[in-house]
Amino acid sequence: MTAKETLVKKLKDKTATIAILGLGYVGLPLAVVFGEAGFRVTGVDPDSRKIDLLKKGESYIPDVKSEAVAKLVKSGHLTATTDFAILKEMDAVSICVPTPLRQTGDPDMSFIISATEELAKYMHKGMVIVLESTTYPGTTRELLLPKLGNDHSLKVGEDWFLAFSPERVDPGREDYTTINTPKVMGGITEICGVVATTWYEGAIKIVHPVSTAEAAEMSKLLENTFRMINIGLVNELAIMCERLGVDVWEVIDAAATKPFGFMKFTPGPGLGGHCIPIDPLYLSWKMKSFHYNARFIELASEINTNMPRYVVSRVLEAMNDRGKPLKGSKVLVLGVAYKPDIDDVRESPAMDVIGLLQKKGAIVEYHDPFIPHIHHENDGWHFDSVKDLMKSVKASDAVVIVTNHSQYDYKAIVESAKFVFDSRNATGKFGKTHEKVERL
Ligand code: SAJ
Repeated sequence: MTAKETLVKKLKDKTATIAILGLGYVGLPLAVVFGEAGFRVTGVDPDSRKIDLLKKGESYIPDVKSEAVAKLVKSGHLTATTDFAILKEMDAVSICVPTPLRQTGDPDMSFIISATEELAKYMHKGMVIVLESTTYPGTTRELLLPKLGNDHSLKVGEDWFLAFSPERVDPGREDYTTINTPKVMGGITEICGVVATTWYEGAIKIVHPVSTAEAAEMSKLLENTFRMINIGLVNELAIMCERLGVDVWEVIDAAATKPFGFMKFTPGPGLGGHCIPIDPLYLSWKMKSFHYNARFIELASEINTNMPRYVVSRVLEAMNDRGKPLKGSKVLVLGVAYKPDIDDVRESPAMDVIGLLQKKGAIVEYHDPFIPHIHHENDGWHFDSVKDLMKSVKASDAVVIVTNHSQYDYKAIVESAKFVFDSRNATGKFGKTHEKVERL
């Protein structure tokens, strides 16, 4: 039997040994899904705290229940280690490591490079490798292939197999999870794609093969660039509507009554998270090497990045209209997570709003039921979430709603506040007409 035939047989009968490199919000759910499908999975991560918790059958990812981890650990379908050498015993490896941006705004490929260079030490005949980390088109072929194919006696597509499959994990979502979110898969060669698709079809309900790794890499960037640009569009629409004296929320709700050809996005204080503000910049960065300027991405990024400044300028104007300078005023920022009902502040525009309010001389506090403490690495400031929300609302000269967590009683907040700036339409219809409320 050829290396491909042997590997495909093991993938189909689930005797193939699986490793997941990187056990974060993508890797751990994937490890559990493969384990529950019947594979023996080894999770590999340099963070020994994660490994210790997993060995005890405990999860540290909200989307993954500890019961599920404990059951797999008990049955032997999930083990965890910090030792990369285990990879020499593995048939299939999925790489799920972060791809953030550097301070310069360029892609930070360090996590992919270090994971790939570790894995390269243990490559052997009959392995399939899948990269899941969101990255620029060409990464799998240009960066992983040379490093993993360093043993020239082994031929990719014959002796070992390499593909890209973009992660589509939306933390906190319960309707679409790793197992039932369709998975795009593209190989370095056609056979690579077939082998990797066979592997993932053993655990994930729908796998959608594409012809190349680049097509798979690009499809992910389209998904998230689509969101980023449309959010930029409605953010600019909010600025235009304010100039026109038109209610942007009413306009968007009206447009959203169109049952076809329209998709609703809502304006806000800016773009947060570890995907949407970042993924499109991987594409625009790559296109620079082709001397192509990705204008839509650049413009949308500029608009979205400016929204915190726009929000603070609207607060300053509104307080001025009320005869209250922002300087020396007490301002309570409500909600600092990057989106409602989650505990993640990565790239949250709230951090920029707070910094800009402080620069204008405001005395800032914040409240967020999910985020007990925040600090700003560059500016050095740090806060604890206020303990008594309504006491702080009453004591503030202004409340700025930045993240509209669903548990807040917005009516009570407006009744108790002196002034509310609502950047998320959290106050809804009653906020539109309430003399204490201004909306984006
Ligand atoms: N945002 C707006 N207006 C909108 C939608 C979002 O201002 O209409 C803001 C959010 O407040 C947040 C940022 O954009 O600050 C990103 O929001 P998001 O809803 O896109 O949430 P993310 O970053 O968690 O995006 C993830 C992505 N999932 C993956 O990359 C696998 C994205 O592709 C999903 O579409 C998104 O979740 C989702 O739909 O929830």
